[in-house]
Amino acid sequence: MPAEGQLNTGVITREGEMTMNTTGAKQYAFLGLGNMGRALAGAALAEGRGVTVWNRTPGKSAELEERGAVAAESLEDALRSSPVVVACLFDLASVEEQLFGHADLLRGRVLVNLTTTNPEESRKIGRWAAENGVRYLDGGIMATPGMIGREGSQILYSGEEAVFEEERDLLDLWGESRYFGSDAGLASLWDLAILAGMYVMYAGFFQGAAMVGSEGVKAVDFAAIAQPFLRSMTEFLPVQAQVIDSGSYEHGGQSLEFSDLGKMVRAADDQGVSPRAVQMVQDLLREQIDAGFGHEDFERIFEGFRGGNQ
Ligand code: FVH
Repeated sequence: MPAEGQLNTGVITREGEMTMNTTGAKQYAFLGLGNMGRALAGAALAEGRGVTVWNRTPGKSAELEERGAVAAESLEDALRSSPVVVACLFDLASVEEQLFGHADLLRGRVLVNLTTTNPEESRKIGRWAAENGVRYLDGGIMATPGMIGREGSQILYSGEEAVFEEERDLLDLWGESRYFGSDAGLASLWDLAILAGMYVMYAGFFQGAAMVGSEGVKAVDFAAIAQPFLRSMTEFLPVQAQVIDSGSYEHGGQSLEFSDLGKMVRAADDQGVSPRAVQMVQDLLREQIDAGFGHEDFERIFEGFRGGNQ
């Protein structure tokens, strides 16, 4: 907690809100002190920003307080404390539960919501914000808490562009800031699209670990040998993207027929391992081969994703 009177030495508006701390730095409220929320607030503190924090369950703010944060007594106090509110809660339900009843306190303020939601959920929050005069920016964090403020951290944003521009001095503390448009759902769409790639890659890696694991190989030993190869394969993503964007799959690359994964499915089966990660890719391949495109490039399986659930 701040020493008595400390809050009064900041810059106070007529509404009683502190917009700057004692050193003239801007004032921010952080809601949600999970692993990510603490990392975000910590990055702001490290740069001397004025930080008020709130968490539903008390007891998570000690380290931030030692570094200069003010722990709000209540959510309402936290919302009143700052012109810019950063929320990093669990999901849409937690955002609705904590914020939708406080439109009066948030009106005219900036809300940067970094809670992971799907695009429709982000749009729902965006509509609520617009209806209540809350200036809204939705964010998708492409980083782990330990990456915040370090190279490789990217945060994706959509919503009110003016907010994105005005708050860059905060947003850029966390990583590379990218803006995708006024539709509040766009950052989430990009976020989840990138994570789709990550999770499917991990599932393939796990299947591989199970395959060699059936011969007693430890997953860490598999990772040591697989990682350099998998990392170098990501270098081809931009090339594959060019093939997709060209709209033609006849660039003389690896053909669908050549890529057939039957051997991989069989190898997993023979080892008593489920082949389902690779089977998913094999199904996409077979679909295109059966449609007569076996001589075309592997990237043609992209077409299997368009048009939804056929
Ligand atoms: N951690 C990560 O690597 C990822 C990276 C990508 C983005 N995600 C998203 O960030 C949101 C928060 O994640 P987190 O890592 O901070 O998660 P936790 O450590 O589990 O903390 C969750 C916080 O949410 C609070 N909370 C949960 N439910 C409610 C609620 N109904 N009302 C108010 N707050 C709520 C929880 O509070 P408490 O349980 O301590 O009281 C924590 O502060 C998340 O969307 C990730 O998908 C992180």
